[in-house]
Amino acid sequence: MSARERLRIAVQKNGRLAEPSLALLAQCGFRFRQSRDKLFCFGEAAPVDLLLVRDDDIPGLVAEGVCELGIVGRNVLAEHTAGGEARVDEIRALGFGVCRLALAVPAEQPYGGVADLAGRRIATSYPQLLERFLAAAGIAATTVVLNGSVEIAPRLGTADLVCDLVSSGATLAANHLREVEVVLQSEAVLVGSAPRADVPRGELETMLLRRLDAALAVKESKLVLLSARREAWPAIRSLLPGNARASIMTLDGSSDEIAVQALCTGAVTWQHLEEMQRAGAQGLLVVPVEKMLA
Ligand code: PRT
Ligand code: ZN
Repeated sequence: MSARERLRIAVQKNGRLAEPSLALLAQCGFRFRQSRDKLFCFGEAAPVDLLLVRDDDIPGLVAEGVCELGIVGRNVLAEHTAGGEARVDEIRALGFGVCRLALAVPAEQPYGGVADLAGRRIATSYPQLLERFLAAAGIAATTVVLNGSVEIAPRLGTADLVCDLVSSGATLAANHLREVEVVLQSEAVLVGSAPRADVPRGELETMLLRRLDAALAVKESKLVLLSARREAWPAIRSLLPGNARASIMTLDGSSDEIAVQALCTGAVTWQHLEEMQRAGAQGLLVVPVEKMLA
C-alpha cells in the first residue's frame, strides 16, 4: 500500500460529534475550505482533507482504506467491530460525546440483577453489543432491533426493556425508565486502520497524533497561581491536582513569602481551591492553557 499524499479523515456531517470534531481539528491547526453541504472538505493549512458522512459509515470507510482516520463514538466503532474481524482500531479517546450504552427497565419494575433479563425482549440499535453483553453474562434474551425511538418500545409493548445511549438520563426519566446496567462506556474516539508491522504510520498521521496529544493535554491542563508563606508550601503542594509542575518565586522584599506558578493536569475543582486556601494559599487564580509545547 503506498501512502496517499494527502491524509483523509472521516467526520460526522451533522449531529452531536460534528462541531466538536471540527473544533478539535482546528485546535490542532487544521483548517478546511468551507463546504459543509458537500461530502468533501479540502484542507488548506496542511494536506489533510475531511470526508463528511453519517457516523455509522465511519468505521467501514476506515476499514476499507477510503480514509486513514475517523472520529466516531466508541459505541459505533464497537458495534462495527463486535463479532466481525477488526480492521479498525481506537487510537485515542477524545473526551467529548461522553455517554454510555445502558440497559433500562420500566421505572416501577423490580430488578435484581442480570438473571432477571432471561427471556425478556430488549429493544436496541446496538444488537451486536447487546448480544455480546448477554452472552458474557450467560443470558438468553430476545433482541428487538430498532433504528430510532428505542425508549418508547416498552410503552408500545414491542419490548420489555431497552438498551440505549444515555448521557444526562433525562430521556430515560421522561419515558419512565430506570437505568440498571452499563453495557459500554463511550465517548468520541479517533479511529484508524489496525496497525500492521509492515506498514508504518505515515508522516502526516504521526504529525496529527503529536498535535492531537498536545491539544488533549492542554484541554486538561490549568495554570494555578497563588502566594503563600514558605512554610505552608509543602502542605499546599500535596493538594495540587494531577502531576503538578511548580515554579516558586520569592516575593520582593520578603524572605518568607513565595509566589507559585503550577501547571496542573486534571480538573482543578472548587474543593481543591478551598483545601489549598485552608492550607495557607492566598490569591488563588486558575488560568486555562491555550497552547503547550513540551
Ligand atoms: O446522522 P448520523 O447517523 O450521523 O447521526 P446519529 O443520529 O446516528 O448520531 P447522533 O449525532 O445523535 O450521535 C452521535 C454520537 O454522539 C453517538 O454515537 C454517541 O457516541 C454520542 N452521544 C453522546 C450520544 C449521546 N451522547 C446521546 N445522549 N448519542 C445519542 N444520544 C441520545 C440517546 O440515543 C437518547 O435518545 O440522546 C438521548 C439520551 O440523552 P439524555 O441526555 O437524555 O440521557
Ligand atoms: Zn448514526
